[in-house]
Amino acid sequence: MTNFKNLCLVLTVFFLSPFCSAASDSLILRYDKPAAEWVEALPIGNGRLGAMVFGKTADETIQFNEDTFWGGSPYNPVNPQAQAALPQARQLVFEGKNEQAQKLIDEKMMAVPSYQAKYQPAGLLKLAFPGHENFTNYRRQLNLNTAVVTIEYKVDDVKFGRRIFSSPIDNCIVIELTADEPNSINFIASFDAVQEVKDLKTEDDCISLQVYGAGHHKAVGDLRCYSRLKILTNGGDVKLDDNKFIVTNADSVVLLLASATTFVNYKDVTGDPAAIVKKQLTAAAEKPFDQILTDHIKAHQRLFSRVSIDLGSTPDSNLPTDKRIKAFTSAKDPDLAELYFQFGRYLLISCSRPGCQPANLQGLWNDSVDPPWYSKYTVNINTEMNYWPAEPTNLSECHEPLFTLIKDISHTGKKTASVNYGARGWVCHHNTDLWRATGPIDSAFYGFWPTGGAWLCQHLWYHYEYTGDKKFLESAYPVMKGAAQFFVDTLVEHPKYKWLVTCPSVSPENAMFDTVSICAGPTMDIQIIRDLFNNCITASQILDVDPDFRKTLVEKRDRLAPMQIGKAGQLQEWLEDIDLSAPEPEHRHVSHLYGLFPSSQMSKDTPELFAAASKSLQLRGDGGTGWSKAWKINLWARLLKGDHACKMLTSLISTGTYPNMFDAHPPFQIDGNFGATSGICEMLMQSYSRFENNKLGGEIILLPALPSAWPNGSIKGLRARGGFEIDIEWKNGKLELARIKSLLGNPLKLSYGDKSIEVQTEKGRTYIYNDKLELHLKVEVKKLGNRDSNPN
Ligand code: FUC
Repeated sequence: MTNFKNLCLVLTVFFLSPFCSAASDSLILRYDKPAAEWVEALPIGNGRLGAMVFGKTADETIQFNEDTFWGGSPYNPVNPQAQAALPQARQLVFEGKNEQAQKLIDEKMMAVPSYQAKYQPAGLLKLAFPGHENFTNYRRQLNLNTAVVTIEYKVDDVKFGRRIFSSPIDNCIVIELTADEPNSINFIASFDAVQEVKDLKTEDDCISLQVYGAGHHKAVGDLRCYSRLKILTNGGDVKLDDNKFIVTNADSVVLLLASATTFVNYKDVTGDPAAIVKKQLTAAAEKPFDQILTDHIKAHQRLFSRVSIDLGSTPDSNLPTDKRIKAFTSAKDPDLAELYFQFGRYLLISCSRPGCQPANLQGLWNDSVDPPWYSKYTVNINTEMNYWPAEPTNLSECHEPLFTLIKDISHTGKKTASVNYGARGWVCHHNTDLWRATGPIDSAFYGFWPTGGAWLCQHLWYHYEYTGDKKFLESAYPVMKGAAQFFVDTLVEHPKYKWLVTCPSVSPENAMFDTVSICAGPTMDIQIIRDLFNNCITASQILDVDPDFRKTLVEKRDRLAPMQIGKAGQLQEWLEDIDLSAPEPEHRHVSHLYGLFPSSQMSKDTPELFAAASKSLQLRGDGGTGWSKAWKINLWARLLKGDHACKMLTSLISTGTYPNMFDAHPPFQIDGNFGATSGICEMLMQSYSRFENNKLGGEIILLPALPSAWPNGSIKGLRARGGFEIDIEWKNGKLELARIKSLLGNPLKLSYGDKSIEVQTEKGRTYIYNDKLELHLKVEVKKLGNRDSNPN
């Protein structure tokens, strides 16, 4: 029995192993040399514990992060002076004295302190292999299907191998070293850190590293990050000397690295990381390596394998990934678009598992104590973009860390709302951090934007739209209601237009004139608040609560400023028609197009607005970096222009992607990766929710923006609003079949080209359609074998 079990284990490990399957080749990032720079190193992560693997032969570096390791300590940066200045700031804006208003806000209304905490690197694991300076037959790869980095090379005819992954089951980074000759593995393992102060120790049979978070509002940070390394050798000898492991003549070795901080939650930093880490390492050390690997791969594939995509392959598919990126066009190497799509899903799984911190500006991966934009949460686009692919690409669980953050800021933001504005409910401005700070930071120009929390609340609603989970909605509704309550109290009537507007606010980071962004009622604010109010209205009906509040929301919603079309035929970004004279007509933020994507306030059913959105996007141009281009992929897809969406994707990948496929803002910022993953999805399938008699239903558009570069292909396992799972196959640019599984039994409107049908679906049933949207029995039996049966 035991032998049989072992055989099964060996076979499972083999079949799941990075080099076993030709079918998973298009899921591999491969290189023929070690990483020279951080943006060439390969990312691994278990949601909490991440690392960048360089794959150097003689001096391997594994730079690691723990997602709760930030600078600073619990704080709430309210500004008691702010409330008194609010009426004057509003008055100045309404009198057209925006510049004076901006100055006043800078002086009196910003958060104290008006900057947030920085995400910190946890440490460096160094592995020195003397004599490995000269090597041959090198290859390095990341297999997205197994979430394992593999490195292989030869020194003097001995073949050396490494397998490295971060296990969500065993809570540690695992490194396996092998050689095809016995007694060949000789190396020295040690910790290092970029922080000036670091404690290196030898404890029991381990080495440890302790580093301290940078200061923020206090000179010294409150968090400590404790990491520990254990080594298990097969053959040879291990010595501990001067806080280093010295391994000689081993046959194979497994290194286990665990890390934790004193962070318990945003109010409590009294954790005992040494105790946590010791427990994790002791448990992991008792498990055979193959079991750790199998468990890791299973946990990864449970999420990752839900979606597959095939856009076809070409000879370029066989080139190293860095070369493919440089040479990329969507038609020449569609397989790279596939890889990019799946890399986005891989990254989300690796940096945002339930119970962890949400993906920050760099996801989980940061090597600097002073990272760009502090590697925090910028919620005027970036954090939301990180989560655009979560529901449609079937990674609903990975959305959870964001929900926890939103719940947290609904508490901290309550204080900001009451102290800074004298308002009920809660507010979050354009950034937040580990400590869930919600006040306006940096400067009025960038930071005085009260709509960040409201935008984040859309994600609570998206989760409901996709899953129909009423229990979740019950727990989310008070958070959404609090966000709405803030605007019930702070929306003001514009003296000239008589509409309800936010004031003061900004259209994120874009100047109306000179260096002034402070204004009243920017289009994006109104769109976000309209969504928030509508979602709260529908949620309160579904949950049958709060009729009076609902009535208030309906009244206020109906008085919100409308979207307006300006003299160039564009959708106006501001209340006034000034888009053409604004100093940066090609500004990277396309905030007023929020209404087109991610929202759905404009579509071909609203032809004037749809045309205006298209005009605005043309005026903005195809430039920008990273997330800006990624947003435009989604926008062009929503405008049903597949070739333009594809052009943006080509430009993003070929000019804005580092060799390791990280998105360049520059420097690295992860939002573009996630935004482009979402964009590819929007090109192939779009979904909307529909409510009749408070019952959730879905609308699915098949291949709405299929580019000519991808005439043949398939995507399987996507999720749609209303509770559906979808496979799509197409040939010669035309739908071949769509397989739609109804997960909740909700009504569905299905569209392809100019055809639409309405179906009352049955829960658990699968419906298969051809290009005429006819139910198609024969196709199903032939192509899908024994999968779910067609009802007709
Ligand atoms: C927003 C953008 C910047 C950058 C920063 C992190 O402020 O305007 O380009 O992405 O977030």
